[in-house]
Amino acid sequence: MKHNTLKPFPADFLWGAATSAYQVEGAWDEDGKGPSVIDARQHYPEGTTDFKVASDHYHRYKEDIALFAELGLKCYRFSVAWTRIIPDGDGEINPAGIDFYHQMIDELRAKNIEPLVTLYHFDLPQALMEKGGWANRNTLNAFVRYANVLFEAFGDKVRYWLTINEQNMMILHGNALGTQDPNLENPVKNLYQQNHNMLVAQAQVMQNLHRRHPQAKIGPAPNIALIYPLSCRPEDITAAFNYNAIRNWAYLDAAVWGRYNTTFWRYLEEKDALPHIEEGDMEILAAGRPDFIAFNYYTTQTVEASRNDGTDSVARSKTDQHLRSGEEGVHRGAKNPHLARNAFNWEVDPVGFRNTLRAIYDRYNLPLIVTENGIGAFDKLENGTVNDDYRVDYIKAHLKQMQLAITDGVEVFGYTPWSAIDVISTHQGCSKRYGLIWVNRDEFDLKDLKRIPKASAKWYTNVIKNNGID
Ligand code: BGP
Repeated sequence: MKHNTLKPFPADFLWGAATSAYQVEGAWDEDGKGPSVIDARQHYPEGTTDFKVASDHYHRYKEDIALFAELGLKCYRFSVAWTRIIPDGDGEINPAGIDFYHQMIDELRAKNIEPLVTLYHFDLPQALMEKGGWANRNTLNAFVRYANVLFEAFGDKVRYWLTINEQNMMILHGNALGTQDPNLENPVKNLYQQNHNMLVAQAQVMQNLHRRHPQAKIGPAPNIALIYPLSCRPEDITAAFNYNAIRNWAYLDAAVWGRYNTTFWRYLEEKDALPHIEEGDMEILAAGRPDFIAFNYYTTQTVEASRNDGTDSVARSKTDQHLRSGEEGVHRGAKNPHLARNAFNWEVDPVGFRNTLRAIYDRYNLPLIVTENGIGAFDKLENGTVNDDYRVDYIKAHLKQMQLAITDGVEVFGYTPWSAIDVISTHQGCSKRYGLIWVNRDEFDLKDLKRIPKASAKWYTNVIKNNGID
């Protein structure tokens, strides 16, 4: 649809930026923090370091928040490290961990920056992992308790909460994100048991927050990428329909409507991966209601009909959750010939962003917030500056499409691009940078960890000032 005039971004739009605890904080074993699955990881991709120091935000959060304020950020999305609050996941509470986040939230509030807090972003306590991780019902209860501890401590200070970051990626790409145990007899069944337990935990947590702090708002934060059919061949349409249900809607249907969708359920049945559902679970699912939907968007995906000849998943990446998918007998991953790619081969699709916003809003009719969007690149610091024009181009193109979606009628109340400052990439270490602010370190040399706003930060400041792009 061609619009003659564009609707402006809402006046109180939450212009922000995002990070996650394990990728930015460092101080991995300080002040009583316990080890998470990330800290316990034995193998890192070749040439990349660990997350032990990361961007040293734990020690420099004041300096960082001051920079965020200079940039004009109205909102900062960060995650709480579960293992700072409860070092072994389900035991004693660590007051130093609570203190740290109190200070951080107070600092944000003092600078008029709205905190947007993710309860859990990939960093499960290692002690819980050793007891079976999310497949063990104990983790569900531990998560509900941990969330209650956070609500108790910060419920009066935090208005916006996110439950679980990219639950769908943890389940669909268990290989890449370390949730899949290849030694199990049926690792896929185990993954979907984890999924079920996370869904129930999430629903319970949403209900608990609403009970305790009716003024606060909470929502899920999956990665949503609209699935395109490679062609208008009806079989390709069916494949896209199926994969949308399995990759995207399964997670949001459960969060919003409290039920599994039929396509997804049939898929689980076919794979012998139906979860064990305890009495009362479906009631908990139905009673949990999000106030909004948060989602991370990097790109769309394209699929065609399965050939079921043993080659459907050959193009699937084992190490990168955003590269091509494909599952034998379900769908084949395809390259979209209309899209350019970034340095890491991810397809870049700003129009797909509008399409994705539209699809989510049409289906659920809830306010949306975009909690990640950005471009990973090999940035270079030259003569004291980083000219990341490609990042400006990427974000600008996506904002244009977001404004079109708003003009289409979609209700969007915030945007927190990935990432506020350089963080350690989940798979490619710190040479793959996303930040608006440079952190002066490389993989193995911590240098001075100095913060230097990039060209994109300066550009983004103007966007915030103008409440949108020119
Ligand atoms: C999302 C994660 C983030 C971040 C981002 C970029 O899936 O929520 O934690 O890592 O992807 O991914 P990567 O670092 O692999 O490029």
